[in-house]
Amino acid sequence: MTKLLILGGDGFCGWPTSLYLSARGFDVVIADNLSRRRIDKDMDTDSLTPITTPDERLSAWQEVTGKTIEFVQLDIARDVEGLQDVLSAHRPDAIVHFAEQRAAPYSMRGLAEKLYTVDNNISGTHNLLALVAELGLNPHIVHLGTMGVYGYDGDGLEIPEGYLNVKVEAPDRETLIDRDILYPTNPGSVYHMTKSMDQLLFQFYAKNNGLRITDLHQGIVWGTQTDETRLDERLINRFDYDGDYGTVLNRFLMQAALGHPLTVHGTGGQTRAFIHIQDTVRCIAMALENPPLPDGKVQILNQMTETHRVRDLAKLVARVTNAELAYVDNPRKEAAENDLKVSNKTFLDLGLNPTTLEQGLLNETVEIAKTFSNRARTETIASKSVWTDEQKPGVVLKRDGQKRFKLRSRSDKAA
Ligand code: NAD
Ligand code: USQ
Repeated sequence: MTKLLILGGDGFCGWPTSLYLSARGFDVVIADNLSRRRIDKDMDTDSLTPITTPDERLSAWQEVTGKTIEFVQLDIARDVEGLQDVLSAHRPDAIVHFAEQRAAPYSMRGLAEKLYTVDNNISGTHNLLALVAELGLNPHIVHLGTMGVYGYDGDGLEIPEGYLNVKVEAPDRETLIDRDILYPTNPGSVYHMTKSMDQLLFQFYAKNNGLRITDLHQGIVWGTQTDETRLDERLINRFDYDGDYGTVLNRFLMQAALGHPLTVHGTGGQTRAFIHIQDTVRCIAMALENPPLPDGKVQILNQMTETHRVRDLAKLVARVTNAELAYVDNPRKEAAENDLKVSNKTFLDLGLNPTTLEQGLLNETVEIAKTFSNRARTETIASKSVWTDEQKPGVVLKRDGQKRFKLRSRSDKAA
């Protein structure tokens, strides 16, 4: 049985991936420091869906399927010895690495969050690579990277999978030499910057130690449930909707369910790449089945299925749900408009049949949001982390400049 270590397996992508792979016969061990749950508490917010504790989740999984997943509470950035112990004890055949601080707005919230994001993400990734090399292990390491390393002010030229083929003039000034270089990064937040830095760590350890690494440059994940998390209410996946951790399409679907105007930043002109959570788990399984050769190069795959402009998504959600649109200040320093074309050839060639934005799945997410709308803390909806002093929070304003959406406080709800 393939032994699989899933770092960050308690999170939004990690939890359904752990279940999907356990269901398919992998012997899964999850390591997670539960920092995501702690950050929710610190920010006085929570997953919209009532996620159970790791123990309850794993007991439910065993009860429903008869399969066991081991859980280790471990901080891979701070506890090097602990990580060494887990690696030595399990000697995994493969490792899936989700364990990073993943929100761009949170990484721009203030000095402490910038320092934490860089420290957590870079130390965690480097600890893993250095230990795997030091211990002489040979797992296939699959890392969740981001489409955002390429940047979002492009003009629509197709982004290749990780490498750009360039022709360099030879010293004789006549011959052109072919080179595959890492696609130049252009991160748009401290978080995206850490993913760009991860790329260099992978490049080095693949070259120097022959580590087999796949870096999945993933688009924005939407949806909540997968076939496995639907099996029992105790297995439900997390649903982030707050201004720092909620991602755009899930936020719009949740806002629609609550009767809150859809918070389109600026002109909504950003075009982004998307993937449904069910395809995330499928792609990770496909990546695990197709490790790279130990040829000194990190394998980079674009894990996305479609691109959309934010205002078009908002209009689509408004059409399906009768929601109202609100064009709010953009708290981010980002291009007002961009075009985006991405190659996802490898996953398509491997047989991925993309789940595209279907009304059924949009409705499922709205239904989930409606079911748990009494748990929503509307005061956390606006995106308030600004990129520089020149940007303003994305708050819905009335024509006279007053806050328009009535904020419901926690005491109102308790009453
Ligand atoms: P998440 O925050 O829900 O999950 C990350 C998990 O890692 C959490 O459970 C957290 O507690 C854990 N973690 C963080 N730092 C850790 C540490 N030092 N030691 C141990 N555990 C730690 O995020 P997610 O949405 O599931 O994203 C998972 C990965 O996928 C991230 O690396 C993210 O950058 C990437 N990704 C996510 C999306 C998306 O839309 N959600 C899109 C592209 C890429
Ligand atoms: N946006 C709005 N209104 C909102 C929220 C967001 O207009 O209420 C806009 C943002 O300004 C941005 C776009 O929507 O232009 C996407 O924002 P997002 O929060 O959905 O996505 P992002 O910050 O890029 O981060 C998310 C995940 C991150 C992952 C990334 C993939 O949090 O972990 O790496 O998506 S990607 O965007 O392809 O880089």
